[in-house]
Amino acid sequence: MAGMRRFCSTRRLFSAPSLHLYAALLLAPLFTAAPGLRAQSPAASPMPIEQPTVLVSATQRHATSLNGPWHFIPDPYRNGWGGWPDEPSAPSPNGFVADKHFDPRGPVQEYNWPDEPELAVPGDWNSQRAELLYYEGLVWYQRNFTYHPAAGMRSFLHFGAASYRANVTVNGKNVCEHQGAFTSFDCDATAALKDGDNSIVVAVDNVRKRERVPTTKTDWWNYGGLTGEVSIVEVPAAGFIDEDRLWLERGAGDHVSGRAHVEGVATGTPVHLRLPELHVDVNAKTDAQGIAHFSFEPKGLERWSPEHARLYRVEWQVGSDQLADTIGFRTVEVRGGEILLNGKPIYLKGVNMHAEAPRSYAAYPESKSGRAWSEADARLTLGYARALGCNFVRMAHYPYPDAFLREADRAGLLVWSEIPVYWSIDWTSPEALASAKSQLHEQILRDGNRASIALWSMSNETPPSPDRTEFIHKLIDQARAEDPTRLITSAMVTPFHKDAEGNSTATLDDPLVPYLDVLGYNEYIGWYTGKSDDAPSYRWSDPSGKPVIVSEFGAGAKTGMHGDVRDRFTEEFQAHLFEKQFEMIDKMPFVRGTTPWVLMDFRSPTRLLPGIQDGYNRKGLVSLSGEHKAAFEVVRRQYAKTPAQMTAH
Ligand code: GCB
Repeated sequence: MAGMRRFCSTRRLFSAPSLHLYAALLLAPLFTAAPGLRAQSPAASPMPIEQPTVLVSATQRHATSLNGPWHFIPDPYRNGWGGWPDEPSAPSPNGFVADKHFDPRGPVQEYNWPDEPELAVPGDWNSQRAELLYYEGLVWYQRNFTYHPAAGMRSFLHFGAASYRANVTVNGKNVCEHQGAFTSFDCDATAALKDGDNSIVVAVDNVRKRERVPTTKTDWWNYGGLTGEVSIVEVPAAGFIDEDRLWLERGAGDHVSGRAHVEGVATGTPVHLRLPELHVDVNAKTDAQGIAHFSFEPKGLERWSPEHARLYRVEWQVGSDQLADTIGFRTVEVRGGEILLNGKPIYLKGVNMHAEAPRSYAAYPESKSGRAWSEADARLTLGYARALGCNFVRMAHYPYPDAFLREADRAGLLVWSEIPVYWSIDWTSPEALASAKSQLHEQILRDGNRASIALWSMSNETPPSPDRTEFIHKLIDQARAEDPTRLITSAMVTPFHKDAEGNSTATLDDPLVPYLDVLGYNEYIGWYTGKSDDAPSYRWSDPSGKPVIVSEFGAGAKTGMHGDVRDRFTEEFQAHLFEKQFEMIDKMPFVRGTTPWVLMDFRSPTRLLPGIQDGYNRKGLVSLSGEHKAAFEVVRRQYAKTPAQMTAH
């Protein structure tokens, strides 16, 4: 089991140094810490602030939901930190974390949690309140809840996502800080929680900074807030599984490998694994790192694929800890210029998407626009992709909510999953690198069991430079070490030039190419460059021989705007552009997939054309109210073709 050996203990080996590095980098200016030691909290904060962990299958565990209305205070002047004149490194007990009620005869107090207005959690703040639409900065969230911790259990606060930095305080005690807007995290709040009434305060700050990932400029809305679900997950203090992963080995036969990491147990603790439908019932013991390794060959395994999205129930048990999930088994690999799913070539009929919730309309009254998070959002948007004839989606440009990956598993959609290394990151900043690595790590940990995920994408449209290539190369090394079962890609900028005869030519030779398994190339012929009608005459070459996905192409169109194919923003312009694009792509022998930009319109602060864009990127095939634009049918027709018809050059 070479794969298994390579796999073993990546979490422990990786997470220990990297998260310490990350913590040290982030907290270094704030705390004084000896190198290699966990940073010490300042005197004002009584408890050390832990870096959160990732409980891999947190959403599959019994949990107490903290979703619902939370009080909030927007705090652009950062009063709530409680520091004067300097902001302390973590919320001070003198600030808004104190759940004190205003008393007219008491000391001066200039906030009062019970009277503060409310926001729904999960949900970004921008789309819930008109006055917060453009707000970027610090917002304090607070709610009270009754909780009865069970004896012998540890209680983790699970956050689906908090954009961008979250400082979590329970009953006035700082319990964790997390950075990264999209990935899930879990904070051990056992020591801070009380039996009975509790108060939680979370400071969420989405200020854009040069050294953050993404950085200061994106073509999507910088939604802030507690954008994912919040809950309390209880696990046995005597030992619990914080990481479980199963995968089908590449190659002939149905060889399944797996591992579970158990926190807090002695070497040799037995871990029990069952897959009832496959009659698998096996045991393994934890090693010195707390990892139990598994390896078995189930009889009659049905492989997961877009045509047959077979998922199996998987049950883990260690002592009193039990964990169940549903997992599909399949292999993805590259052979020469082919992408293979379960050993057979596949053409990826895809579409790009954003994690944007549609606007409320008759078929989907419960929806509000903003950052998507729910199973219903996932079902609806991935349903559009299925209706288009897709077997693949590119979840641009950041890790998506767990609900989306689980729905992709059920719907039989292969997934390209990406981290927000987007456009011009600060390539020489250690903080940016630590953040990108941490987001990649958290994404691979949480989503490693999703059969749908075929590709990890390291970046989107990064201008080539030695620093850029070195930065992304480090991420690629990490992704391969943490997950050797998937393919590595990046969406790159297509370098067009004129050849000696004056023909528009693209040679796919970005310096990242040698490190990737599959090449993604974005191009906007007919929109940002050249004319749609000329696309079929463009000349393309792929000197690497690696499979290529045309990872972006498209045009803006406002639903209901009609005109000539030369009139921008009409449905006709957009439909015509896609016709010409597919005419070109069908002649490119190395293309193994396409993802038009983009499934649905989405909010973007850079799209200002009055009466047409009004703050939305209009390149969707579907409007935010669910209407299909004319181009939807063009893509659907293309995807109704057989792969042979698509590649009959
Ligand atoms: C791109 C970006 C994508 C943008 C899109 C556009 O190249 O990768 O994030 O939204 O173009 O609409 O311009």
